[in-house]
Amino acid sequence: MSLQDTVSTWEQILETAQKNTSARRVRRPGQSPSTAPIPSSLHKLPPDTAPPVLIYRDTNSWCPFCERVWFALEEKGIPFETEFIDLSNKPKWYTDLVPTALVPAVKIEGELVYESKDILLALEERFRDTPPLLPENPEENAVTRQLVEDVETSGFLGVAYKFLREKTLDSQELTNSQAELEAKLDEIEQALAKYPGPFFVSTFSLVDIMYSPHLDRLAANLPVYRGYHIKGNERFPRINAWFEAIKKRPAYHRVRSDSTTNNLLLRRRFGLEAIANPLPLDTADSEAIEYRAEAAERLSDNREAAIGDILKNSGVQALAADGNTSAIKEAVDLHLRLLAEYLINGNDTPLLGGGTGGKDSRDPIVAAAGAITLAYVRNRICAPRDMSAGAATAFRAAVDKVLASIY
Ligand SMILES: N[C@@H](CCC(=O)N[C@@H](CS)C(=O)NCC(=O)O)C(=O)O
Repeated sequence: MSLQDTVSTWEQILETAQKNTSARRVRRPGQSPSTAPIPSSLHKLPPDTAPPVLIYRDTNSWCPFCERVWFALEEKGIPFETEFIDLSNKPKWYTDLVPTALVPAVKIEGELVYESKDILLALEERFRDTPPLLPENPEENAVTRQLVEDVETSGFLGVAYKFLREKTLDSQELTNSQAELEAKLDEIEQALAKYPGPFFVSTFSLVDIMYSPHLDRLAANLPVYRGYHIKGNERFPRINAWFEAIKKRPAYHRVRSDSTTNNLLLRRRFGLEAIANPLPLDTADSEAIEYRAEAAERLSDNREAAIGDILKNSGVQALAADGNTSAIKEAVDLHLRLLAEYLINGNDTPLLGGGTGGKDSRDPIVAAAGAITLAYVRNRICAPRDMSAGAATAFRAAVDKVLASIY
């Protein structure tokens, strides 16, 4: 019996995956991105009612400022729809509509608001019967509003991204730049000390949302591109406790990106060279059945687009020396099914190196096509554009395992 016969069909994989996760996305055939997230609160809307908020955001879901707005919408349970803007080719209607021409922008019941901070404040103002992200106590409310302003004006973001992304710094400038960042992180440490609990004020608030996408990106990228760690750094115990507290919020897990996405973005978008290995994949995420099933569900549901993309862009077609591209397509399909099956069944899956692979696994062209497919998809997926960050982590860990079994 060949491996083709032992690996489940896509329909079987999809059915099992969907039993183990409630995560679903809207398909957008022929468009980029090929799927869109479904807001967790959409079911609250009466049928045939338009959501009160329309968010304009970047097609790749890389933008930290868009993440702020999405985070707030999910925390407050406000139903919304998304319109994606290709930042490399912004449509004229968008640049005519939004004076800064930047994302994010929103329409709240038809009224345009732009600048992430102003959007967050407008959402607080307009949706008063949703969980508040500004404290009710007037004094604390004023402190919180000031802290929200401070995130933009304290110079933290400028200092942090200079240290992370500036390519021309010599070693003395790097040392100085690191010291500047540390001084800013010390200020954040002190701000976190002012109220009891892990957040900036006594409850989770807009201040946490303003910082979250940026601290996340810095914590993921500084170790790889600068050899500097915020997480686990004893100098910043409160920031570390804050990361732990943010991790407990379900909305955060819907909107965040995983550290691999963040690392790849810096290389692709800013051309940075890694000086250290990526952080290890989070095993809590990669082992969680909910995330594994979500990754398998995404792969199965989106398989046609995925296979098309692999055939077009991974170079795998070069293996079709005799022009037999259908055999290559079959090999790509087979290895993706094997990956999806591994995501669902873990070590019970008949992996190729285990000796149970049958004749297909020994065909060098099939094996090579499988290796190319897996190596390509590992870093092709992007969270939260294609799936949640937890699912993306499970996906990458499973790729590593299946890939290692090929030879
Ligand atoms: N201050 C703005 C910053 C927004 C921003 O910089 N957005 C970037 C994406 S991360 C953008 O739209 N870039 C497109 C461009 O610069 O043309 C906010 O808070 O909303």
